[in-house]
Amino acid sequence: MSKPDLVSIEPLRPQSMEELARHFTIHQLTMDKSTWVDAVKPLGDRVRFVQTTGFAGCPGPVMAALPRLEIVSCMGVGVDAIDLAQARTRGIAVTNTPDVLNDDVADLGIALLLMTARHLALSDRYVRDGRWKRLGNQALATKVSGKRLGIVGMGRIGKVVARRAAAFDMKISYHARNRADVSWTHCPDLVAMAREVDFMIVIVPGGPSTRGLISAQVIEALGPKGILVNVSRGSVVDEPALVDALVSGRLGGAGLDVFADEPNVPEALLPLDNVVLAPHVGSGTQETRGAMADLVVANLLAHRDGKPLLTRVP
Ligand code: A2R
Repeated sequence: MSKPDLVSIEPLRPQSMEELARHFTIHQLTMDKSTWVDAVKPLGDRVRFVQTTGFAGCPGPVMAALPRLEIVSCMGVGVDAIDLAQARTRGIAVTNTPDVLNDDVADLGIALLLMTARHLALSDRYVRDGRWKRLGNQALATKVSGKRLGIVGMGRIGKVVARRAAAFDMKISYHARNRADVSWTHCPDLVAMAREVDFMIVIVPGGPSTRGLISAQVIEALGPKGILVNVSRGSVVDEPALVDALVSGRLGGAGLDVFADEPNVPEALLPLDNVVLAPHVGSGTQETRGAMADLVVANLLAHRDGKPLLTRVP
């Protein structure tokens, strides 16, 4: 029996692609987005399966060029780069990889907070470039344990962040549109929360409903001693306002894993010692990326076999 055709927009790890190749005829797209529509057009009448990542997504024109498409299986929990409206209208199933990455993303959120507050990236440079020998002790940093933390988003990952922060004796509050099933303090007013806390960790989904949620006003409210950590999506923060506040000292510091136009990071951030930068590695461990890739493959095989999908985006 011939294998069904599958378009891979951005490949999984090699062993998962080998697994997929046992079950599907794979049509691999390149990194150059501008080639995607032309690449899939000739396959339009036979492709029912798309495999992608949260970063690459599945843009509307690619979806539109695949009239028989039935499923988009995405590696990552954020599906903001997939045309969900078209998927819904056409009854195309979209799956993601929730839960398996909660620990890693939460770990990174806490790590970025500690690194920023304790100036740890600077510490590393201070030792390596001989400043310790030349200048003596590094300037004092900011204590984290026992401080007030505001978590923006109290979903699967936000709850794990809160558990970790509780172990640091932090006073935890959170902002989300609805009260979550947790004992931490719910703050419906984000600006008011920003004014009250020392640090903020952002872990909401991307997309239109959260675009610019961390506005200039929120950043100002967090203030010159405040630290903002973003492990969600770059679109959630008003990036020009953030850069401006960091450069001028109106925000104390930031730990950033995500940016508005990845992999382009605003040049103005590069010389700043009060900023810790990471190249979107929230889920970037061997273990977690492996579990995510397995889930992507399992969803595709479930669909092929007419079985219930494991993690369909509602
Ligand atoms: O607002 P609610 O009650 O639906 O709570 C969700 C919150 N949230 C928002 N909060 C404020 N304003 C919004 N417009 C808004 N939209 C959503 O974010 C909930 O507390 C949280 C999302 O939780 P989950 O859906 O369980 O997502 P998970 O697995 O924690 O991942 C969050 C994001 C992903 O979408 C990726 O972009 C990133 O983390 O890796």
